[in-house]
Amino acid sequence: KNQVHLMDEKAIGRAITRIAHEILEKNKGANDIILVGIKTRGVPLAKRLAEKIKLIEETAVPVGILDITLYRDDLTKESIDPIIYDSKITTDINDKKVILVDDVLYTGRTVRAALDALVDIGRPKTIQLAVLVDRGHRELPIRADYVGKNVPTSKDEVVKVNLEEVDNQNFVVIEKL
Ligand code: 3GP
Ligand code: 5GP
Ligand code: MG
Repeated sequence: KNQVHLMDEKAIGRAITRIAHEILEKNKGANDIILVGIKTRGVPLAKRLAEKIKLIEETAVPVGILDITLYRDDLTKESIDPIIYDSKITTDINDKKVILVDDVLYTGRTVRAALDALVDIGRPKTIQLAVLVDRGHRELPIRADYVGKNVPTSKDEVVKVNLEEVDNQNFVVIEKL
């Protein structure tokens, strides 16, 4: 297939380590932070960040889950607004620093839906965004605070993120449809 390699296991690991440090630097520690992973692959990424923060700071950071699915029968079609299916956020987010975690940031519509869901649950002190890959093509005024890798893409390309917890392997490739 028409694939270009973007990140191997080591590169993903380094990106996670760097982002964990950036989160701690920006927030002056891990106090009041809650990581919220967007299903599917944002969840293992949020867990990895929590583990890394635990190693660096010896603070346990809660990890919540948001399940947001796009109503698309074909991923290449024009995007339709995403909907929230489910959320498992058991920690009170009021006055907390919520960090949304996703694998790929594209149009920004998924993150917008996530913001909606969070604001429904409570009033966080801040909401920040961490993504493994920013592939551009935003359709909304949304940006990530923490980015593993910026990848210029065309709209007919797809970034394939493989994470061990879901895919049994760790690598990121870009695929031409
Ligand atoms: P994820 O849930 O782990 O993010 O959307 C379902 C899956 O399809 C996503 O997994 C993602 O990896 C993959 N995918 C690849 N390209 C696209 C795309 O353009 N839009 C969406 N929504 N998903 C994509
Ligand atoms: P957005 O809502 O920003 O368009 O897309 C964000 C969500 O769609 C992410 O959760 C991601 O899963 C998925 N997505 C969009 N484009 C891609 C892509 O090229 N590769 C992968 N893996 N996911 C994508
Ligand atoms: Mg995703």
